[in-house]
Amino acid sequence: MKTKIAIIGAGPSGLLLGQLLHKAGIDNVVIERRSAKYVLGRIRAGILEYGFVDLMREAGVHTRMDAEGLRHDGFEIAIGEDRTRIDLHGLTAGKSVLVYGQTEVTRDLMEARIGAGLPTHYECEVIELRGLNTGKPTVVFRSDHEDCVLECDYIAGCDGFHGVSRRSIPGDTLREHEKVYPFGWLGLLSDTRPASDELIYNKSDRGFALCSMRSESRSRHYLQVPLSEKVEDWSDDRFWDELKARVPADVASTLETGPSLEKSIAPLRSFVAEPLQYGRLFLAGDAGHIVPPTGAKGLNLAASDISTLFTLLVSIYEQGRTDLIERYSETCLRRIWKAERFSWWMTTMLHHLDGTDIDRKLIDAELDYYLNSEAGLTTIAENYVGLPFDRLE
Ligand code: RFL
Ligand code: PHB
Repeated sequence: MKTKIAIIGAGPSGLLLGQLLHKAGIDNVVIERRSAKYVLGRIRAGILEYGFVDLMREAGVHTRMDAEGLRHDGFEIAIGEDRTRIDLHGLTAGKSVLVYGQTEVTRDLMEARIGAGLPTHYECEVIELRGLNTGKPTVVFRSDHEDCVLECDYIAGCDGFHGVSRRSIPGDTLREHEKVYPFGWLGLLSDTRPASDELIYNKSDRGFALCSMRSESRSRHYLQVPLSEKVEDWSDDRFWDELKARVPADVASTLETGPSLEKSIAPLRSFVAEPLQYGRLFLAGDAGHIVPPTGAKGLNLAASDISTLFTLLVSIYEQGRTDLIERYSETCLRRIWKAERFSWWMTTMLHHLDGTDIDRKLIDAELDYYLNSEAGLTTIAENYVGLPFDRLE
């Protein structure tokens, strides 16, 4: 089996890259460990930056997103009963974000791939990458207990945090920076009216809570929980009662509750691998970095990596610009570290943290300053809508 670009992973990173490459006439094959159904069953991100939206348009996969996505011009931060609106539109010269779930993005990309007749191998686990420093790398994957080999020019490692790609970079080359937070997010998806027209990030004495949504009739809520919590111990009633106790009283009094469609706990982590390129392998998305979800940046960071990788691959095939390969990692990392900083900041400001009294007082003062200064609000807004993509040059 042969192709130009072997893409490992059919999450949003891999599928988006595959679609962009296809539009540019560059052959690619996607290999995914799980079934398509399993991939679509994972409930994850809900907020798209305008940069992500533009990339979906460039990929020609925007019809449903444009029709069904909800444009949000602002969001709220509630500290106890005190609510501050972050006017994204007003503070960023007209920018906004789009509420459109990762599940829907993935579904649209999968359908486009099927429609174009592009090869995707589901339920095939990549077990080894070979010859990364040669002109002809190969990907070894297991299909029905049989090992298959895919020859290619380049490999896009879009296989998430637990994938094989990052592990294929030798230990003396790879550096990993990591911070694991001592709490997780318990998420609940339900067919209930959202708590408000816009997202509300709530800081309370009982811990953080987020009121988010997928549509006008589907809500996604999260609670900060200790890492020791088990999802089985959280009945729907217990979740709703705790959420009501963490949001402002008028939000709690009108909150519509209902049975959960999905409930899960996700740990929170900040993680960056450096470099993101080794020989003919490129890491993109969660394979190279993880952010805690508080800034809604994970999926969006994947899009900026994919934009840079796509530009690079097109430059190679159209202009022979192999000199740009060495620029990939540092171009991506500049934006990644800024998104890491914002996600860490939002997490630190809004969660209930163990620590000394003075730590908590300093955090309260910092948040108070940001929420009551035009400069502070602008900083939050321009990071939330997404910093511009860095150019590869
Ligand atoms: P994915 O989605 O993990 O996809 C990687 C794919 O690779 C496959 N794979 C392999 N395939 C073949 N062989 C192997 N050896 C393989 N190993 C792995 C996996 O099966 C998988 O299908 O990574 P990708 O594409 O880079 O996408 C990243 C995003 O999924 C992630 O950053 C976001 O979901 C993060 N995130 C959020 N991001 C946002 O931008 N906005 C948000 O509002 C937001 N909310 C969230 C989130 C993540 C969450 N969780 C559960 C981690 C909320 C939550 C709760
Ligand atoms: C979500 O809707 O899943 C979501 C929204 C905003 C975040 C994190 C997750 O910051």
